[in-house]
Amino acid sequence: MSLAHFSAGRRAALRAAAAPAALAIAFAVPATHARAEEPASRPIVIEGDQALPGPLERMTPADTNGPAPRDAGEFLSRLEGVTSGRLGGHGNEISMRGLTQDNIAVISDGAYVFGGCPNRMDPPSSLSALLPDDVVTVARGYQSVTDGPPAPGGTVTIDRADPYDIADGLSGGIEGGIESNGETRYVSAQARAGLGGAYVRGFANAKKAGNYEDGDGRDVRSAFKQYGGGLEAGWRYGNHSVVSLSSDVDIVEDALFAGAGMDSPWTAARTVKASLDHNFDEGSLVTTLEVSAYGSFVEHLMDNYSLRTPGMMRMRTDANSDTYGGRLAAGLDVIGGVLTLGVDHRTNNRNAESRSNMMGGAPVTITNYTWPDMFIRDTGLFGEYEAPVDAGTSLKLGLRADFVSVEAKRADWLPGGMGAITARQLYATYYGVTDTDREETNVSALARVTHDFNDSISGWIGAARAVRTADATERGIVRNGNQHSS
Ligand SMILES: [Cu+2]
Repeated sequence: MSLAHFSAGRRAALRAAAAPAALAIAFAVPATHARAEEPASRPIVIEGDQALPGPLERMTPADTNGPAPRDAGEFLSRLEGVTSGRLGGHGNEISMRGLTQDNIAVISDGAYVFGGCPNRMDPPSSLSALLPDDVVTVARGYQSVTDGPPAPGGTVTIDRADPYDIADGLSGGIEGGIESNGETRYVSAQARAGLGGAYVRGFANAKKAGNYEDGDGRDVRSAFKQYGGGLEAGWRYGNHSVVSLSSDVDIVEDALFAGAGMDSPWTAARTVKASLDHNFDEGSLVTTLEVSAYGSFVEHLMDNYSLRTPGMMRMRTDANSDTYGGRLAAGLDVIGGVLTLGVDHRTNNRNAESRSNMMGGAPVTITNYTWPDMFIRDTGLFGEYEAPVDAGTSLKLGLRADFVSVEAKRADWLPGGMGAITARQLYATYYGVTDTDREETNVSALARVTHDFNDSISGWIGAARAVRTADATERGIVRNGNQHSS
């Protein structure tokens, strides 16, 4: 089996179109088509106003319409300008402005999560639990240099509700639902408690979906189980300042993928985060200070035999994607505007081992180091200035430098089986390169002027350059097609 497994999955991706929200819709039966014996129909016109979403959109799931989304990616795909595709029932991969995958940054509660599957069964937007009162911000295109390593497609930020909204005492909520097609059942509970400055909140959710039936009554392999929960404790003090510690876990079990050559018995994403958001008293030069650190750890297993009828060639891939980083940023009051200066860091380590067995038995021998223990470290320095120019006009200028270093630690590990060669030998054969370690300095910048022409019309003009470093798959995914093993 060669790269065909990966590309076949792509081609067969099930497309899910973005559902428009409230548009003006007119249903009419033209009189010329109505026959005499049919009851006459009168047109029904439903009209509504909807502001076109700007490049920056912010919303809360509880305030939006529609059935409960399967994951955050499905929720995002209901927004205009965001589409998604998936290989099975779970794992919506979003696209914005024609860009997808790691061209879009998904930052969940301050943490970056890179999926653990080399075949994108678990894109970042599918691993983030979405709570009803979360604040979801979608920035289309490159709009701020302060969000970490640049993502030219856009940035999706999922933030938990403001801790200052947690009242003293205990509060909470529970919701659940069921969908007939695919028998999707879900339940989600949240609890919060506040005592003076201290607060604690937690959530737990579980979802189970069967295969859905298509229009011809055929079963489409799309079942999955997902469950998880999280806890956060923090302290509110001073001038709307917060210090907090949080951790959550999300597990997807037995996910079937109609559009891939494998299914996934297990994916687990664990995240920990600590942060300080400090606001200084008014009148000081330094107005805000943000310090945060996080780690997200994803394990993924996929195979072509435990959840489907196996052929003679049995394969499995065990993968992990660990991301950790942090950020230090200060806001300064400079000539009537806010100057944000800071430094951030992100390390992503991805490692995947693929095993295969041609004789119909359980695959034991490692035949590919599919992600050969790749480390991508990115440290960024940034400065962004935002200021009003006059009553209706504002200006934003940003500059960012990313210092990137890359290694593939298992590039020289020799897999087992007949005809095995190392990742470095494969790169040499197919790409003509043998060096896997890289250093880069990437400079990104943006300038933007926003103007309100009147109460209802505003516009902006801007220029941006966003330089993103290639991810582990783009740099060095390995699959040797000329090798077999038992
Ligand atoms: Cu996978």
